[in-house]
Amino acid sequence: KDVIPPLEQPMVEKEGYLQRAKIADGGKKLRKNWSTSWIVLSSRKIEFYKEAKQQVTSNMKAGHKSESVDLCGAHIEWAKEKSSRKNVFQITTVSGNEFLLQSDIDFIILDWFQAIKNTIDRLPKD
Ligand code: I3P
Repeated sequence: KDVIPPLEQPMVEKEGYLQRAKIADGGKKLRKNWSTSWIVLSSRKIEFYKEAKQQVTSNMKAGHKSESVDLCGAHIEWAKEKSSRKNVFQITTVSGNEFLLQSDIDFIILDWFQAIKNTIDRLPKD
């Protein structure tokens, strides 16, 4: 029932489900493991949640953690060669984290690619 004051959370630009695989952490390669993730894009970061409802509770409840990705200086590119799946792009952060995002639905992945690219292009590079 509590109303969250508007300034407490950054503006959400886009949110929805995509397939996600983290393939590197701090430059160290990880075993690829695809899973469905609720993706929240705001003005300078992306957050990954297991389910949509966690977004509401994450700031209040311990244990419902999301992974937060700083988009300053990040790179985004199509990554056809990194998966047998269609419609895969990669985000690489300054800290050396690498994520693959994927949807079977062409317009959904195109919308996400453009939205994230626009956000990155608007941010300072460092
Ligand atoms: C991986 C799993 C991934 C697959 C990956 C496999 O096997 O099948 O789905 O990636 O291929 O190694 P495991 O679960 O045993 O780790 P794609 O679905 O993106 O092709 P890769 O090694 O060619 O990346």
